[in-house]
Amino acid sequence: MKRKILLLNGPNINMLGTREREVYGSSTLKDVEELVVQTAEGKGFAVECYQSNDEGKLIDRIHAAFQKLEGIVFNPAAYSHTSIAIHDAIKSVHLPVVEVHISNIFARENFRHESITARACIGQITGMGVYGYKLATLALINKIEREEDAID
Ligand code: DHK
Repeated sequence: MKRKILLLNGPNINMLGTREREVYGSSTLKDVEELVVQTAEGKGFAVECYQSNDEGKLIDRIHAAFQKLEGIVFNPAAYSHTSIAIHDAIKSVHLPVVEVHISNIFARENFRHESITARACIGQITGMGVYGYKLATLALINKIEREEDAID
């Protein structure tokens, strides 16, 4: 069976392509999901895709990945800046998580400069547009494969 990662997207990412196009561009969530699936499949991994506007549902999905999936590409969107609960959920599953932001959060309002959730992640990609999801997928898979090598 193919190894699997999760692509998780938080609030308002379902509105990509429509919302603030000058900030987030014209790609849709479907485009993002296709990009990640294609990138992961090229490396022999399958992808589960999930988006929610609800903090609790995102946490449930992180928990559901425990001991089932290999890692998570995650855009927690606005919850990055507020959610200790999501931070703790990431910590609780012992999985590598790469945080993605489409926009450069450091070049925007002060309230976006801190990411609480990124503290629980192996790394963060910010400001590279939707292409950041591809970079995050490659970085995550690289990490998973490197850890497997270390076990051998
Ligand atoms: C997406 C959001 O919805 C914002 O709340 C974050 C992030 C930035 C992004 O760039 O993908 O501040």
